[in-house]
Amino acid sequence: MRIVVLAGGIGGARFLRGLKQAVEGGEITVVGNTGDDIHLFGLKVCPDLDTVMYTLGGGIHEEQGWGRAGESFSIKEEMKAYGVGPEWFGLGDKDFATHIVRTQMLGAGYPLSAVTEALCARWQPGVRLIPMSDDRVETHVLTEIDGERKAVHFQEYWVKHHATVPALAIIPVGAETATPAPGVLEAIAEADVILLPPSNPVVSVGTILAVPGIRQAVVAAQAPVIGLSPIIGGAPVRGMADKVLAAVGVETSAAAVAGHYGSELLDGWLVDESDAGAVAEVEAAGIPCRAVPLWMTDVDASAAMAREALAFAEAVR
Ligand code: GDP
Ligand code: FO1
Ligand code: CA
Repeated sequence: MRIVVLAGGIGGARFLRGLKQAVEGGEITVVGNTGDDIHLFGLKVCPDLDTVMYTLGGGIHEEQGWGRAGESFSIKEEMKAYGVGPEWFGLGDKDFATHIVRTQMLGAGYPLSAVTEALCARWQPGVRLIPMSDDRVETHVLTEIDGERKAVHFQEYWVKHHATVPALAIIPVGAETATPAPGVLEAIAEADVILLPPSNPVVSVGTILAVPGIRQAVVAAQAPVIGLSPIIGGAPVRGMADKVLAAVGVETSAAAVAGHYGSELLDGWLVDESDAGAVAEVEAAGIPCRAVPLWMTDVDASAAMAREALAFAEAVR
């Protein structure tokens, strides 16, 4: 079975770990969000691609959900001693190596998709990980700081300001002229199932769908498209999905996120069992809906969610 997953970082990666356990023998292609990417210290950092690669490859800092296990921060401290920032972004020494390899290969002319493949040759994530685009796309957040409106990089909004400054608009800079990376549209067209994991619907899945051609390909695909709600009980499980949903005018609820993706895109939507009351509302919007446990407390729980999504895909096919 060929499965395509449009994934962000932590939520996407944890779901993928369960999916891998659930479908031994299947072929999983992950289209990764690169809107979180940032250039720091002359290096290209790709948080969501790395979170997927490290999580599936066994290198992730488990509790934190991003970055490497057993990190040290000598380089960061040395940079600080030179007065070189930003100090608010925590890059560990091991992680730095990934960014150095990536930046070196990009400088030599390899596209990000080829670089990602090369990095995955080490990590063996057990999925084919493709960035949504080889073109530079960067999510910026229009905010108001000290009474002044300004757009900042998504990482500055999230990591420096902890999403405590107002998010007035979300701008995927560069998305409109980006093209899908090689293999993305083909994988979507040839998929047996397309899954939207419990990833951020605005700054992860929304950014992937904003690359011209990707949303259209998903809508046109033969395969059923099943989404899993990242919102449980009217709140994001972790992260700032509530803030960025508000910025795009969408309520923080499992039903509203389904409506935001729309019945044209979704063939099925899974909400948490505690949100069973939302099933009727989702179905009234023309989207088949089921309530099942959606807490990714461990790999077995994520695998059970993946099995529910695949069974749902069979039922709506
Ligand atoms: P990020 O790029 O690291 O922010 O990760 P993603 O975009 O892939 O996923 C973030 C989203 O995953 C957030 O909106 C969370 O609400 C959601 N999420 C995280 N853990 C869980 C979980 O256990 N269950 C569900 N349903 N959603 C989760
Ligand atoms: N998140 C933080 O909250 N603080 C950090 O210092 C930080 C550093 C960092 C370095 C590499 C990386 O791949 C991810 C990192 N993250 C950090 C996570 C990242 O900012 C976000 O959680 C995602 O981009 C949101 O999806
Ligand atoms: Ca992300």
